[in-house]
Amino acid sequence: MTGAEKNNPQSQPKDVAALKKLYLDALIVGAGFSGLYQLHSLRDKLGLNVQVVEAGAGVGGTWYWNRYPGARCDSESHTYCYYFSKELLKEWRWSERYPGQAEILRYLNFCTSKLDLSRSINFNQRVISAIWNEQNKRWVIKTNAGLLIAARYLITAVGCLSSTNMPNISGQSTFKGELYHTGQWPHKGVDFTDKTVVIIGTGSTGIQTIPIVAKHSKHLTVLQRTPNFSVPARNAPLDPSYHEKFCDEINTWQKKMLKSRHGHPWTAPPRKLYKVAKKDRDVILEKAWKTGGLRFRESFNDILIDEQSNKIMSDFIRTKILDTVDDPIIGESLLPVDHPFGTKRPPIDTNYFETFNRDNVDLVDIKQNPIKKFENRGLELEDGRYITADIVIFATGFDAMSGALLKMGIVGHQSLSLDEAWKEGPTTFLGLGVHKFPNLFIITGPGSPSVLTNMPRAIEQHVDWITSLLRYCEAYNIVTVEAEKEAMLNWTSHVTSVANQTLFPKANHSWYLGANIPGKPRTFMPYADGLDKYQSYCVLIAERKYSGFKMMDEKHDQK
Ligand code: N01
Repeated sequence: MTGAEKNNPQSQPKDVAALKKLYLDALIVGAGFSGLYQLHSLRDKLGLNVQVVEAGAGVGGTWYWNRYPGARCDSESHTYCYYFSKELLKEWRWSERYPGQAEILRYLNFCTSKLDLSRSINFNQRVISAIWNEQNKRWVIKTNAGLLIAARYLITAVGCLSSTNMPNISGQSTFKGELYHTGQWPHKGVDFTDKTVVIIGTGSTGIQTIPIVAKHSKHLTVLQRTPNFSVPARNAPLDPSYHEKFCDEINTWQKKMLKSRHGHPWTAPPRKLYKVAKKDRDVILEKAWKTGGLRFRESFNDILIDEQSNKIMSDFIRTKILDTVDDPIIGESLLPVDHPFGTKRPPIDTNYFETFNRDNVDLVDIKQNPIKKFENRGLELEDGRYITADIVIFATGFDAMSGALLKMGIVGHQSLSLDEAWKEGPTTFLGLGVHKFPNLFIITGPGSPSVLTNMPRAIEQHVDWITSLLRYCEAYNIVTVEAEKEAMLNWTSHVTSVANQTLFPKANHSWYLGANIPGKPRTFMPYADGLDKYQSYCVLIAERKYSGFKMMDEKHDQK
């Protein structure tokens, strides 16, 4: 046991930068939704000596970095927050149906301050290596700003979409204008007044930012490689009475979210789209379109499993796009045809397709005519066309789910690096643990429902589960916990087989598959059988005394 480390005032320095070394029970990497709650759970519920290292200068994770114009969550406000504390839920009042970036960041700062978390967070510290020391049974972690940490447990809370994908386009250094990635947006903002802007990418991010940039710039050219589906968000301010009603119904909301596949407080009615008569389904689809948001897809329950039903819904959206865009040629160019609706993460928007009716917006198909290189004042396309730009914005997404983990230089038992272990794609047990990486726990890792859910629900489930596991380890003097190889391989093939029973693999270029990153192994990373079923597995594993995890005590006896 680590009595010397536990509750030792010397190991909770006030001025971390001056001391440079930390001896901890647990280190958490990342101060977003997951890191903050994990810190609270381990420090305040379990009494462990725990700290967080965070690359940013403040808390917030995704919402600290993604400050691009229009950044907003697609989960509805009263669901996109912590449910572990009714006090927090009742005290914080959301202002709109969907929370915007600035409001979410304020919310996370509010929680940080209410729970007094900042004193345990080391900001501006990016992990550059994390190496398992077999002799001492410790992780030894180094950061870019000179912290050296020894910790019994290492918990990654680095987010699924935090490692930005910056395409390598030649001549980038010759470009004299401003260049940004939406995922690393400058805190002081960007002034678009009288500027000529190019945006590359039409995923959820591009679709959110394009209408705002179009409104504030002189001219915007959208470089589209693949047209995307999008459903109107129908965002609106919330009536103040909404919050009072919500406070009376918190338990009901929570139950609904935890019982659902995706962690939202609704479930699709048990009806198959292709079986409903055309006139009836048109009425249902129109009504769902007016409601907007992610609820649209849930108007039927077979959209992600039945091609015929999916085609009907996809056609419905394509018709809406053609109806919205004035110029039929542009409308045609915006039609998504390469994947079934919902098999890539479906964006929701405010005036996205309407934006292409503006005189100051152009759409260029860069699949037909790819970008050749940057020039001093813009971009040249393969056919020689030159697009002038004062500002180029990359809305090109992320090396999702595994990217941030692989950048941390994690090396486990017998000097096995995580890179090497995952060279053919991520393998995990429950998304939480990896064989040969003892005492490493991944929050919302590959193999967990994570990005297919309303994230705070998946995060709270993971944090609670990890916290219970560590409570068990502390109670039974367990020194190491490691996913067993067989359990990990069985789980990983279960993740693949579940995905193969859906339409998800039909989206060839989706980041769910890692297909957006050149050279990345293609494996469907999130767990597609639903948060509800996933939770039941996790409960079962815990009830079976964490079967699938090998546990060793101080005497190296297996428990
Ligand atoms: O990234 P993406 P994102 N040359 O990967 C294009 C979450 N999110 O940041 O489709 C040219 O989806 C790429 O083209 P293609 C949400 O989970 C949530 O938009 O690969 N183009 C695509 O158009 C989301 O799914 C919210 O052909 C290139 C775009 O860039 C996830 O974040 C809001 C290119 C990337 O789309 C990621 O969304 C925002 C290249 N080399 C984000 N490389 C909400 O909650 C890529 N592209 C609402």
